[in-house]
Amino acid sequence: MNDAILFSSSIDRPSLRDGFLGEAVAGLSRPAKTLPCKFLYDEEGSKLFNEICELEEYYPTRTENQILRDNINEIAGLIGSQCRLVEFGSGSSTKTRHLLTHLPGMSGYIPIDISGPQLLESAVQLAGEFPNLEIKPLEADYGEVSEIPDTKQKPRRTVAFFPGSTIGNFDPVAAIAFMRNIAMLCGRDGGLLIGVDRKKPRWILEPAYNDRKGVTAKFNLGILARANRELGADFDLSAFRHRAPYNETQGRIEMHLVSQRAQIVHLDSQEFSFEEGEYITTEHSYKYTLPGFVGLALRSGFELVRNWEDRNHLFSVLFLRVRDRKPGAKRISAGFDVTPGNASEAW
Ligand code: AVJ
Repeated sequence: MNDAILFSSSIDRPSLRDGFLGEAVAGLSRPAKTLPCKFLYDEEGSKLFNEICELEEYYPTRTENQILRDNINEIAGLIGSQCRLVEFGSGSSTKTRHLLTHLPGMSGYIPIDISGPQLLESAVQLAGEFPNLEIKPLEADYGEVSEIPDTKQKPRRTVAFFPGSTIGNFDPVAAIAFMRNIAMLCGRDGGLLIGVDRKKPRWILEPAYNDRKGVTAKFNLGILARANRELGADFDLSAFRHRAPYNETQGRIEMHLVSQRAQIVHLDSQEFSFEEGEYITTEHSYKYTLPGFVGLALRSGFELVRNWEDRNHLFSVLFLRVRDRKPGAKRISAGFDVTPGNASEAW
């Protein structure tokens, strides 16, 4: 019986301070207003995000799933046995389920997610499906993990799993810092199995974030509803519109909430004024060329082992390995330029 996770109190919660108020006030005080995307993913938001993943227009989830399915034996072979698998932003662990079925004799699975209820629910469910697997959920902002829980069985290596192109939420400089941290956490012989959304024409990208059913709009506006509910703000949800243009120069989708009129919003006894047409940026979703991303990985302390992609090159799943740092060896600075402007050149 996998009793380790049956009680929510057993979820590791290292100083998870939500900090929504502080970060919301800071973001709305900037000349170009922002609200950090992690606050889109509360219980309600996570449900809507799962709904987005099923949408006809939203190609990333099904494409990545297909790539994982088509290549599962090779992927499992590269990861190998007795591995400690750490998933960053595990959500409902749907993709992992498939992976876990094919991985031989794991030392343990550590799902990390910011949404406690969802983390617990999926951990309990997985425990039922994999009674012999040690599961140690960690409720945390995956960008701020400083230690990975130990497993009873000593792992041969640690492999991180970061699917869904969630890496696209980070701007390239932050993505490097994040992946360097993963390399450090995984250590020698560590691996990273990561999903990356590729650059493609606007007519494919934009509908994926502007679906006809309006689920993405609801998801985006949800951050305002959450600010009203949890922080006592007074956003008029009908006075903001969802918009998600592809910024080709920066190589990213930008989710905006556009103020439909001049208005004042109250939060934390402060006033935030909006001009008509002024917007809050809630999320960036960077898209990469293959060489662009491999360059980023090199700068982060990883080398490419294998790339799998669909035949339309919509999406890539990469297996990266922590680069050995030979004593005295000079750090290689990758020949790829990842500054946003240049990284967006079509390769
Ligand atoms: C979770 C960041 C991968 O960028 O495609 C989907 C988030 N936002 N639709 C993405 C998202 C709106 C998603 N990631």
